[in-house]
Amino acid sequence: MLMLASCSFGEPPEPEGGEPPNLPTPSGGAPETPATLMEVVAEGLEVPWGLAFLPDGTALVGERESGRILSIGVDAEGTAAEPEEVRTVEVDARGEGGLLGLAVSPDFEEDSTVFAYYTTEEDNRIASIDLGSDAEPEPILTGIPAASNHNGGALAFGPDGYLWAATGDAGEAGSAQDADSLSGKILRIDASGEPAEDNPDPDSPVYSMGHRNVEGLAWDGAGVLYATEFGADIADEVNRIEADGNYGWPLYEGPAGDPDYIDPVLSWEPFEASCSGAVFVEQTLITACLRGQRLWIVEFDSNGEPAGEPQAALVGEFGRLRSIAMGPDGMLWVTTSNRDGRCEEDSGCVIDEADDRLLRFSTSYAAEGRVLCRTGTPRSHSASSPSRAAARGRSRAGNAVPGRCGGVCAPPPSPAGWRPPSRSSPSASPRPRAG
Ligand SMILES: [Ca+2]
Repeated sequence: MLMLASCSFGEPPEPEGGEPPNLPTPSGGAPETPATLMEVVAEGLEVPWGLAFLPDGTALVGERESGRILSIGVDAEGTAAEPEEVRTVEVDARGEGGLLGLAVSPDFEEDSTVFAYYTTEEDNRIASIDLGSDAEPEPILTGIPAASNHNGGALAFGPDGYLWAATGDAGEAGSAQDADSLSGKILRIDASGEPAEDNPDPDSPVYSMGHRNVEGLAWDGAGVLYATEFGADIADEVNRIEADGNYGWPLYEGPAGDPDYIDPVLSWEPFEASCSGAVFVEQTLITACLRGQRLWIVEFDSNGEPAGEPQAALVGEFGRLRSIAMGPDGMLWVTTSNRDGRCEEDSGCVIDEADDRLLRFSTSYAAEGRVLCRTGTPRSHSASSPSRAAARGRSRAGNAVPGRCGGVCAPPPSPAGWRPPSRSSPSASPRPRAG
């Protein structure tokens, strides 16, 4: 089922505390931003995790627990079809494990191959899967330590043509500092699983170390890699990744100022972050965050430093957000993760019958949402307020659509009817790296 949910809110209020970045529309031949601002592409998914696109615009979504890979075709008019199961990967879905990242071969039109990062009873592994045959997945890199938690899972082809993967410490924090372990690392391999020939150690897939649990990889417009990393209690991080860099875990969490380790370019307190997926739209990083139930939008300057205050968008609107990718349709595709066992009511998270969802937004929707929701006002769950489920119930009937910050957007817009939320406390603001 496909629901169109176009709406607009008129002029957004003036931002408080700095000019908002002008979120660019994607370049590189993508179509102009469609008029549709937000669309629920699919409902009723079970913990979608991996998200990638085939050359013809078809979206692939992997479900972590079931191991199903679903395809969602998008026609020339941009209309998305019903999800179809194309393959099921046998996974061990304990804890945070299961079918995690998906990546599409740069040569897909010739080899019809996708790559998957997933958990088995023995390990986390990366395998190639030929969608043009019924062949079993062919493991190309095995032996990535697995555990209930901290399995990492990001998987993507970089602009250099290599396959990049991010792992977690698998509950053994010290392994992140062991160059011989694949735990707590960012890896760089070729499509057959061999280390990239110009890796720091040409015989090792390890590109950087000292990571706790990385689930998001994104390259900026200049080809520089950034990674989203879950901290323990103090700080979730965004790191700019350098060859042979050591990012400090478990000696440090968040900025440390120790010249032997690389500090994050940004960090947040976990309650407002726990960001998993990440994507760049030119120089603007957008992360999809689980516990923080939001997007964080950060513009970077040409030196790779944050160019302004990070802005939050869609705060609490769809619950926990896992993956984000720029589709060939010029839209931002986002998955929710409300059925992952971590959606707790005391954090304002509510599971409804339509979870989990696959959504797509125009960049303008995200940019407006950033301004409207930037103070992070939580959704109300009182009986007198429209709940997310109730709002969506109306959206299914086509009379109204889910609004921002827990409200309901009922076209036609009424700018005078919207009240800006109150500002959050300064302590809730992201803190750029010290020094
Ligand atoms: Ca760190």
